[in-house]
Amino acid sequence: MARLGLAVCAAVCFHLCILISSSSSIPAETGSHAVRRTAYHFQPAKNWQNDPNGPMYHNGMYHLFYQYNPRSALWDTGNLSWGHSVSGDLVNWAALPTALDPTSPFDANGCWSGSATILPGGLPAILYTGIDSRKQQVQNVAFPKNPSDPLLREWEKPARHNPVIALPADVPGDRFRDPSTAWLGGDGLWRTAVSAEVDGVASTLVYRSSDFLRWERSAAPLHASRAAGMVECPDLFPVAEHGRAGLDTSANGAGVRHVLKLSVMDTLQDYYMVGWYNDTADAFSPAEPERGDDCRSWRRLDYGHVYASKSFFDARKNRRVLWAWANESDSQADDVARGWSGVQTFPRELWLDEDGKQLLQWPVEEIETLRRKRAGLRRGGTRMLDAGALQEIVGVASSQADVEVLFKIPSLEEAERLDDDPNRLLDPQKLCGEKGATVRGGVGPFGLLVLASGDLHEHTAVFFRVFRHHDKFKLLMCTDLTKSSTRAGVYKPTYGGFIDMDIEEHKTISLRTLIDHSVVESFGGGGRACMTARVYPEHAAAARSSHMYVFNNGSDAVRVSKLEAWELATATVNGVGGGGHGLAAAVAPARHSDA
Ligand code: DQQ
Repeated sequence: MARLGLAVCAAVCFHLCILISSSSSIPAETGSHAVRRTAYHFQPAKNWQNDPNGPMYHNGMYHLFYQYNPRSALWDTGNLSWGHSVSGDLVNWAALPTALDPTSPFDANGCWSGSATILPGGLPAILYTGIDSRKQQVQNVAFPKNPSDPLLREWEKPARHNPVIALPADVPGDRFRDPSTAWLGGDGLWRTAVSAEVDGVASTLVYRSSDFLRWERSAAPLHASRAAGMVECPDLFPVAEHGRAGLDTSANGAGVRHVLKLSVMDTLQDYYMVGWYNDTADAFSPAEPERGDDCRSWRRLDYGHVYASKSFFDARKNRRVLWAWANESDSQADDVARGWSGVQTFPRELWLDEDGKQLLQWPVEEIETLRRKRAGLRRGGTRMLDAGALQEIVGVASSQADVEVLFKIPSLEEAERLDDDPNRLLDPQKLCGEKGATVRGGVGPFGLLVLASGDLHEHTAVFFRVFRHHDKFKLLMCTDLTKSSTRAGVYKPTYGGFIDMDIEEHKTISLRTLIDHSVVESFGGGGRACMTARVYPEHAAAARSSHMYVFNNGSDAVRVSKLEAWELATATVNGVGGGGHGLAAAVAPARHSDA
């Protein structure tokens, strides 16, 4: 124990270590790639996946479609299909045959991203982008072949109607894609948003239709970002001004705001703006016009490694749920060796913060069904983290865990000042890079070290740091991957974002982190800032055990007023893992709880 404690100190330069006990082990697995496969994040059994497509709740079942290459672990437009899985609880999934394959002239070169809409009467419809036989992007429709099949296994792409939206004359053939979930306007017409580059401007076009088959473009785009390059995967959805309840995508009127989310191809980041949508003009007015038209200056959906997110209204639980793709960050050769690539973030419930400007995101409550062993403080207990403290959280297998910590900040007196150089406030990611977990501060850095080897040569740090800029306090959240793996050829950045909350008033900051072998998905400040990272620790493959700690490397003490770490069971995800296999196990929870 003492030897380990010294190694810990040496490796990360904490000046006081409190090592509570040794770690627990994760269940036996074979080979490094098996260790990196996630236990409760969505991924197909094998091969490539990227964007989540057409999520919906229909007839007691959740459906998730996704960009899928059924032939290999690499992206290849010629093979891109819609993978299809169903679930009763958003946790356990059963794989079905692909729903859309590139077999028609209007999608011969790929079935790209799109969305699902439940039409009145309950018939689901898919709108998706086809790369046609001339390699041009067009929008197509598909309907279930047998609408009374509870699993909606087969989908038809009516050749008579497709493409339902042809390439417009003012849009290049490779810049027109990703139709959104449709919504009904007050005039009874459907609308869908489609990304396009119009005269060199990244635009979100709106199309209207009375029958879902014939679509007409609205005069002005919903949004145009002159300098942003191409944007992708638009999502426009309503949120209640107050409270957590989600709204059907067609909801509008008093007490409703709208969120416009865009994915920017150049930065591979998702950005959103809260505002108001007017269905007469198909216009969107931002709640924060001062952020400008360039969506790259809007709020970030996640400060880490996710892209192409898409939300849906879950009528079963009256909530809005979001999925997003978290790509691998090692090499294509690794993808091939693993035989798979890409995971989805754990589904997140989202709603509007009371400030009316930012979203709150939180893992859906069904994650609790996976909770097994609990470790941490007893309920109501607290623990002081003095300057330099490093305390191990023991008793749970920390490679698949759900950890929540509440830090109370007794005083902000020692917050580091950034008065001299306000420019440093402009780039939180850079600031996190300069002021990593081992760089001592005043108030912070404090947070979690996860997926750590016993000697701490490998670890991923998720932490906070408070700065003072004149009379204002700024709360920085970081995920530092620089020591996440000893392997070369892996992308190991430090992610960073400021959390938009009044830390002077709250004096408390929460951190929830979902750890799942190669995923570290964190929610700071009650879900005001999210940060998802992909990590490839070598020690996990070799030693089959990982450690997890709370730490404080600031000069001021912080108090931990809640610490709860849950070991999570392995879910049944597309035939891999879990106790049961196949359809029955994946859909059983819905049947059970709907009964
Ligand atoms: N991925 C899809 C496109 C979309 C992009 C192709 C975003 O439809 O624009 O796989 O990741």
